[in-house]
Amino acid sequence: MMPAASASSRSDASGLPPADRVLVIAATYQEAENVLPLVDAVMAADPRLDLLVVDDDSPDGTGTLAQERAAAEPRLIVMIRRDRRGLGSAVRDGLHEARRRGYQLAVNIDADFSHDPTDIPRLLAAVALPGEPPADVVIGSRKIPGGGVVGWPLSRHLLSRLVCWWTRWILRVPARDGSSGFRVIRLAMLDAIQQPTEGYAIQEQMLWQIHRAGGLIREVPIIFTDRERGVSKADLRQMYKGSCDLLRFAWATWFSTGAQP
Ligand SMILES: Nc1nc2c(ncn2[C@@H]2O[C@H](COP(=O)(O)OP(=O)(O)O)[C@@H](O)[C@H]2O)c(=O)[nH]1
Ligand SMILES: [Mg+2]
Repeated sequence: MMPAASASSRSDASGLPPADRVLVIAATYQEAENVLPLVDAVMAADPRLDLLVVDDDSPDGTGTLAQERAAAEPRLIVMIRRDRRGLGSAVRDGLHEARRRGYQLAVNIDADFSHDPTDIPRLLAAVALPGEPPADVVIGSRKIPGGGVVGWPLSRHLLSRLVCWWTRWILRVPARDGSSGFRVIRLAMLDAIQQPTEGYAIQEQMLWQIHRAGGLIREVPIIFTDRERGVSKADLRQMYKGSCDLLRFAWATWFSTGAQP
């Protein structure tokens, strides 16, 4: 991974080693209004959780705010990358950092409170269910009974429906909400994630590659609430890039027997 401009690390606040704790990873870009409330909410959600903020040098000072908090919060780790390098590589760098530090499970979460940190314990509980094989990914799913979305315009609903349909039926990933960014990931599956995209399609790509490597995917319902503070970074350029990635993965699913893109 790229060197972090800054990384302050957790001392052993709980007495538990990282293998028995869980690292929540939040990629951030221009989330100054959300980042400190997110730290508080993750810290309060479960004492087993630590938080890694992967910021792309946000001009609004998101990374600095997080760094200042990390000085007094041993469960918070901050990684600031230079320039905006993209959601895909922020997630990838976060996952590699989690494994390097000895965690076995990570939780990916958006920083804008679309994903409710109080859902994290329920997602973690679904990794190992009695009488069922352990899951490698647990998706916080908006598309199964009990799940849903609050506050989206019709255009976002339609786009999400199309992407999830594509992921399920064209990429052959057994999940109804393949584009949800709220998920638990078993870090032993990290080697399956090859050549990660820089863009938003990292979520579909990760599931696609983990499934092809034999990983087990489970879904639990969540309610996704559109952000109240700050603005979405999923602009037209990101959507175009994401569409190209999804076409590329489809091509590899159906026509390529070689290395995964
Ligand atoms: N580090 C990093 N984080 C990003 C980047 N783009 C988006 N994010 C974060 O990814 C998460 C999801 O982005 P968001 O704008 O909410 O997308 P939306 O929910 O699809 O509208 C948020 O926490 C963003 O701050 C990026 O280029 N770098
Ligand atoms: Mg969002």
